[in-house]
Amino acid sequence: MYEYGIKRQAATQDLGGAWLFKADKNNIGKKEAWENTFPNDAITMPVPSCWNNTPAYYDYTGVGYYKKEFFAKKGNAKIIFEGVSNYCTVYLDGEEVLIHKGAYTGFCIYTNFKTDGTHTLVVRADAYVDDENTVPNETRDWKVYGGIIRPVYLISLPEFFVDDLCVHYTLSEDLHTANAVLEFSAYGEGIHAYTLFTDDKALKTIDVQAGKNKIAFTLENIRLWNVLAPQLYTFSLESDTDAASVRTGFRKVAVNGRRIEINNKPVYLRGVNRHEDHPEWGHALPLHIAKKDMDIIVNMGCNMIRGSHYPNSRAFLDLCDEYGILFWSELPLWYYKEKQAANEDIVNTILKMGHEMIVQNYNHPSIFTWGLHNECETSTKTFLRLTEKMATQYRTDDPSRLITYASDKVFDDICFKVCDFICVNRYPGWYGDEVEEWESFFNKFNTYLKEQNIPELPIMISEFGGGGIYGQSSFESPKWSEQYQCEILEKSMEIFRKHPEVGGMMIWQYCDIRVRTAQAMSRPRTFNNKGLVNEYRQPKMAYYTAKKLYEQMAKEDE
Ligand code: ADA
Repeated sequence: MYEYGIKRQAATQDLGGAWLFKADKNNIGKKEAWENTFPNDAITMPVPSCWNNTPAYYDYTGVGYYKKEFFAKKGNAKIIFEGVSNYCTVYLDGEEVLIHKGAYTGFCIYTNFKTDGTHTLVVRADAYVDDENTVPNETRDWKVYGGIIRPVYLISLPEFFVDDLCVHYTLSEDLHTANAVLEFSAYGEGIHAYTLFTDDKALKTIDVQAGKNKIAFTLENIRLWNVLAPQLYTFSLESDTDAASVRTGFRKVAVNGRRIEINNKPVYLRGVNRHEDHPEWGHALPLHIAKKDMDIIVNMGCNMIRGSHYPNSRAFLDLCDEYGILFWSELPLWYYKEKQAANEDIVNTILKMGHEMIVQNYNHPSIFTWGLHNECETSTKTFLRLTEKMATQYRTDDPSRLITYASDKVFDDICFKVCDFICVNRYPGWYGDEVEEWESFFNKFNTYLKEQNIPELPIMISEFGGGGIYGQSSFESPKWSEQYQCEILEKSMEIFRKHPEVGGMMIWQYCDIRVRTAQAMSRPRTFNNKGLVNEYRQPKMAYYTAKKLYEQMAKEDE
């Protein structure tokens, strides 16, 4: 859906910039039909951005209306929204055209403009996620910002056009040959000849009609996408009047024994958990901050990122593809209880979001695994049913990637058997136990997994760490000091490395993040302070500790 790519650049208009905005604090916009009569005391709001970065709406989590006038040429067009938080209704020229749930996956609208002229988009964005029926729900440890948080584009399209390009492939055993299928949709009348190109080379010409289409092709001497050594391919479909493209990379993802393998080589995961969060931009990170994050993470010796706890922006995934960084993409299902897993509405929302996440991000070679959920009630049969349902759907949508979830229920968890590898969140040294608890943990956990008849899969530590407030330094290294945060990381990481069943680790977390105001009593500064860098990306001592250990591991694993 986002693969408008290089070939559509000339036809693409960025609808970002200044929009009109009016907070609908009393929820009267629908009744007063603001889609037709927009309030005249509206203010200017940048798009993309989060309204919580405007001082008047720092804590606002209600409804906000946006309006934009734009010029479009006569003919077919597509309007792409990459992310609106959290529920939204879109009106085009006063007509309701779409309702969408979920801030972190996008959606699009196809339309046909009858004449050249000015048109109006109105978006009703509802950022309320504060009860047990919302996704994410009220229990969560991050700030969900409101507004049109990701870019909006208008693409002018010819009378007949192709869209939704998606490349599926299998690699030969020696990984030299790709047997691929390009799937796409076509819209319009008649039969049209399209040629498939890879970079500048024509591969095939076929006749295309409206509906779902497929082209099978074989590529020899593949340049593989590898971890920290990525190679990317652009495929385009071109007719006399139309051109669309998609970028992807070829690599094989598998589990072998206690390791994840990329292209038949074991890769020990040296990772961080990262929220898309910044005090000045909220979720709406501009490209230069996304790139800065990537540079800091790569410089630290990482080879993977867990996108905790929601699908990341297209821009960041593009960077992962380009840097060769493995990415774990998951849904914002954080600490859900059995009761919620039994709620049909929530389940349907989740399944729809999961489908969108996969379809929209399918072509990113960096994504190696889909995460189902985080710290949910996976000790219950209801959650087992939901986990199985999600896994079945994900594997149907995408048989080429792995499936996992992050568990804090460890010794009570009954869902591990659904996963391709096992992930554990645990904070000894911070919550409760001494950090040395890790020493005895693995024996106990291996025994538990054996009892559950779980085969010997890789075990990943998907979260561990502790809080350190930037600049807080002390001789005794108490909690919240930068020294104590280093001690937890160093001891934990050294223990993990001694256990061959551990296939990797993900430090919690990359940067300090803003949390909900309601958490102020347990989270100093109303931030989760477990970042290796603070919210402005200034490195703490822990950054250098992690860097030293990750660089050492990288050398050992060479
Ligand atoms: C959990 C959770 C994270 C974060 C962390 C913490 O394990 O998955 O989102 O809240 O704990 O900092 O306590």
